[in-house]
Amino acid sequence: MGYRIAVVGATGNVGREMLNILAEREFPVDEIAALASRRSLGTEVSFGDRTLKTQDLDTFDFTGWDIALFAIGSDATRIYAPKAAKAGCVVIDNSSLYRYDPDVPLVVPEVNAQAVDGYARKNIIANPNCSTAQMVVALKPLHDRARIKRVVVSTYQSVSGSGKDGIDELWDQTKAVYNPTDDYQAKVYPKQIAFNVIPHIDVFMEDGQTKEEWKMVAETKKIVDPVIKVTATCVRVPVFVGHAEAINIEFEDHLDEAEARDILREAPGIMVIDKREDGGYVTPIECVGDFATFISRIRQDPTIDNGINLWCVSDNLRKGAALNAVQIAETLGQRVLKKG
Ligand code: 11C
Repeated sequence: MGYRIAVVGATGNVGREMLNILAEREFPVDEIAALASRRSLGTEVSFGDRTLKTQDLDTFDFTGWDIALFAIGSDATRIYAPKAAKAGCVVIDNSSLYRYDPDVPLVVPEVNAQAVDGYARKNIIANPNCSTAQMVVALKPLHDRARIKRVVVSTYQSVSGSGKDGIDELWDQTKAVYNPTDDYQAKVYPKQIAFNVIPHIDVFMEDGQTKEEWKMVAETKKIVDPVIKVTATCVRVPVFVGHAEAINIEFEDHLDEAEARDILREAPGIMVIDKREDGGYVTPIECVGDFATFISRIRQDPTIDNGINLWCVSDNLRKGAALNAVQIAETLGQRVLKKG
């Protein structure tokens, strides 16, 4: 016997990836429901070689459904996730609504799979922000070996992090640069994104950080270890899919770059591509559609006693969102629900 799974927000970029990944990983599905808001009703979505008609989220009864993968904004999640959870369906939520709630586990299965066991407090498990998910997969095995004191990270985040509107804005603005008769008015970003970079993701906070930067700090502490200090600068770049991060890590103990490379090679979810030659590293365009988090440019930081620099790239719609959510469902299945 398999699971009855609902994908909430099935017509969005992340919802569609959730359906693709459930099919690709042959998740044991007995029945699947693709749910969407009323305005997307009638839209068809693919699940493996099947086509699913979307159903109305507003009237859907979650009773008897095992798991709901949520990929809608926080405002709608606030309405529908408690409904699903109360009906006995475990919600795996991709929004930021529940991530910092002490009664909701925030899970990256390669890092803290055991945290899934705390799901029953609210019947909700949170999926982290995309920029955090790929970073913690790399940090955890290094922390286990040499204890991380501090992380300084700069991100290079693709426009798909802003959803379909971000993708459309980069595309339309790029065309308008080449064809000045196109009068394109920016709707998503406060500055031009085509042929530019913008050091601003999510809203500004009182201390001058952006919310995206704050999320990387708070989520790393919750998922890996609260003692780790993190400081982040998050930047939007004109790339469609794939987030990249330049990460500087300071450890308690000495860690040689060769040992760091060996540890990362063995670590779950990571693929090391690190040749010190032209093209011997991974760029965002090469990680699209992949499950792995790719690590390149591993090298000692000679300016501090115990420091390593590395480059980390992953598909933000996959490990950063849909894949991690499906991995949480797999973990929940293996550790708790035990069907399939
Ligand atoms: C971005 N990381 O690239 C964001 C998207 O908290 O889940 C995901 C926001 C979140 O814009």
